[in-house]
Amino acid sequence: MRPATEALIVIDLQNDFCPGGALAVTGGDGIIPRVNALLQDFAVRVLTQDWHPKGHRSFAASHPGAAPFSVTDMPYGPQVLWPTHCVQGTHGAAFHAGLNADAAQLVLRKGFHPGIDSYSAFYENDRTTPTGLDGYLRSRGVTSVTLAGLATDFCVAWSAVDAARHGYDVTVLEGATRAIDLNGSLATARRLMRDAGVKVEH
Ligand code: VGL
Ligand code: ZN
Repeated sequence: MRPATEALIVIDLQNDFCPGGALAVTGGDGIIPRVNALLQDFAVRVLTQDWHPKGHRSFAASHPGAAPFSVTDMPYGPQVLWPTHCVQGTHGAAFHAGLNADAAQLVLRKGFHPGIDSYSAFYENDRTTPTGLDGYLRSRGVTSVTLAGLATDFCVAWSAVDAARHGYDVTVLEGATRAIDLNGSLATARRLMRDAGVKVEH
């Protein structure tokens, strides 16, 4: 068992990001056995859950005429418009049944503000509204975080960069993640993570 200063954060391992889901990540469910094994190994265990209200502004359907995966300007900057996904209380928003979600000590929901998306587990996409995760980890004495989950190039990468920015020692286990890879987003995410001092391991 790892020491209580090390947290495992599993990002958005939900039905909508797995094959058959509304925003399916190729092979997304393939990471589940490894994630469950990791959950056995860490003493501090957090799951995040993408949790959007109906009509969320990150949904293409909320912008008449806009195509899914196009980019729009939000008050806080450019925003990809996604297929409707992870709507609060739906099957798509539930954790994948194969994930040992019972092992979680904290389930952190994000993306619940109707007008702001939230990729990172630490901040909304305006980069200033905190989710509260930093306070939780800090008050438990955590200094190091390991990240797994979906998707590598959005929620995992943004969480990793923010964790590094907050001074945590950060490792992304890429083999326990899967990417959307939209217009080179995986390469961009890898560069941002390396620049931020995130260790990317397999
Ligand atoms: C995510 C796009 C929209 C993710 C969440 O979990 O990576 N990506 N919402
Ligand atoms: Zn989302």
